[in-house]
Amino acid sequence: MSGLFITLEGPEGAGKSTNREYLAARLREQGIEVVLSREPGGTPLAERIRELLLTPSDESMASDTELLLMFAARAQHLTGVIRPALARGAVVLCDRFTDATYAYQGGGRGLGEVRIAILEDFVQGPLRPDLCLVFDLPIEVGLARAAARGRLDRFEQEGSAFFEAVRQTYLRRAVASPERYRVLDAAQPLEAVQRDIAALLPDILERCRG
Ligand code: Z5A
Repeated sequence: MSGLFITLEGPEGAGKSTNREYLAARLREQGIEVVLSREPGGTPLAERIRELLLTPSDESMASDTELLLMFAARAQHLTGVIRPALARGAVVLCDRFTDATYAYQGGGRGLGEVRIAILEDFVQGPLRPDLCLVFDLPIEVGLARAAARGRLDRFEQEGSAFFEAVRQTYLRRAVASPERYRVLDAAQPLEAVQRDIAALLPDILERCRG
């Protein structure tokens, strides 16, 4: 058996976590095993790496350090959670994965895509998400939602040019591989976003059977 690997991506405050729960509930109604996870994180050790990555610190983190820590956490997450779940036929719904590395470290920090691709191959081998849902919205809307939650993490303290580059990287990647990406308008009211997700269910269920 092999399961289905679905990732949820997008800028801050796009509603990934909220809609991941919604999609999980719809799939579980069909009797499908769903494993929810997130990156960076997903295992105790990877969550410790997440703390390093998200906590603001007096010592600024070099972009290469950030990139390598993302992939270190990912290696742990793949071994501990993602590969075992896929091997038993579950659907894995993961809040962010390597598309976020292309968007944030590539687009945002300006690190070369070729270097990211080398690490992607090294850590993941041929494994790629089967489907990536990109929750797209104007950055000021997402940042306002994130700010409403209170203290900002290390990434949320970046300026708008950084987040615009993140957003544009996601959109470019979606255009380049339309079979693997679905872009959702995340600026709509939540009920409308969830109607759009419900419309994707037949395709997702077909992929589960496939
Ligand atoms: N990162 C990276 O740089 N490289 C990588 O490779 C990876 C990650 C894997 C992880 O943070 C950080 O790591 C992230 C990128 C970086 N940068 N930041 N910051 P994260 O994923 O934990 O944090 P996040 O992306 O900022 O998550 P978030 O802000 O919690 O966003 P979300 O999960 O997309 O949104 P939400 O929690 O579902 O919703 C946010 C709020 O908006 C909440 O109050 C909702 O009720 C509300 N909401 C949601 N949808 C709607 C709609 N449609 N209308 C109105 N209100 C809504």
